[in-house]
Amino acid sequence: MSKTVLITGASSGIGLATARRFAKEGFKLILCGRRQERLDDLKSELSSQTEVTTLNFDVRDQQAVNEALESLPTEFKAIQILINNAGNAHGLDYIQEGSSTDWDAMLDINVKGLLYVSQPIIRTMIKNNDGHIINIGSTAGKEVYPKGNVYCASKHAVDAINKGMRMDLNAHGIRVGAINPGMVETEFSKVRFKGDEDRAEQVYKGYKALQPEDIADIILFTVTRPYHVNIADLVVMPTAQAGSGMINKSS
Ligand code: NDP
Ligand code: 8X3
Repeated sequence: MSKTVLITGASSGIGLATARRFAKEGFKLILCGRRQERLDDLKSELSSQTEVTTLNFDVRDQQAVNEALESLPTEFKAIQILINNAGNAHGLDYIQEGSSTDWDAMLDINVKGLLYVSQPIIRTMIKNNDGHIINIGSTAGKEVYPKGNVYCASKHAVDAINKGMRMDLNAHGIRVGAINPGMVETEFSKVRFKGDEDRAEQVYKGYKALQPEDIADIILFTVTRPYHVNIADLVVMPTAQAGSGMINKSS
């Protein structure tokens, strides 16, 4: 029987590509995000390939998260794979110039939101004795770069939570692992630069960035390993990237 997968941030970028990749393999999909129209379009696109439902919530709102999960139709309730992908950078500023609104957004979405979504699903996984959690971290969770301060802190927190989850859930046989990408060409920079499309485009110019489909392939590979194999922590960068903020634009 096909497994049930919940993907946060399925309305764009890595989450969207993952939804499309997983639909091809027949996974049952719960697609989450705030932009309902995009989720509806994606559901229509994928429904001929697999069973799809959508959930609309802001990961920052714990009550909304809980209510959304409780509202799932019975046939989608036994979530077996959780892909914690929703997240963004907000701003790129020296620490002395950064906005506390941006700091709150990054910590509330990337860290607390991930926890709010995970806990009720983890409880279901423990009850059902079946679960695999993929946390989308970042190279920014392994290294820090100038002006990356709070985004890097949020992704370092994801790194710690990934390790902690793996330890705490090990006794329950639940697999936990992180995929940590470098530069992926998505709407990430558009969000970071608050809709400034020209500035966002520059981020991916002069080299071949990773595409969201590259990460979707890796996530699919990770969750289709035999049960005794857990990909615990994987870092993937474009060939032109040597580390956080280290891009060879002439390559
Ligand atoms: P996108 O901006 O393309 O997608 C972000 C997704 O997160 C959207 O679907 C958005 O949906 C969702 N999201 C954002 N805020 C919230 C919120 N408050 N509540 C619910 N959903 C939310 O970026 P990416 O695909 O690149 O980002 C996905 C993940 O990958 C993030 O965790 C990011 O940190 C990580 N990452 C990205 C890299 C990159 O270079 N692009 C590199 C390394 C990691 P909606 O707006 O509809 O709610
Ligand atoms: C996204 C990659 O280097 O822009 O997590 O922080 S980076």
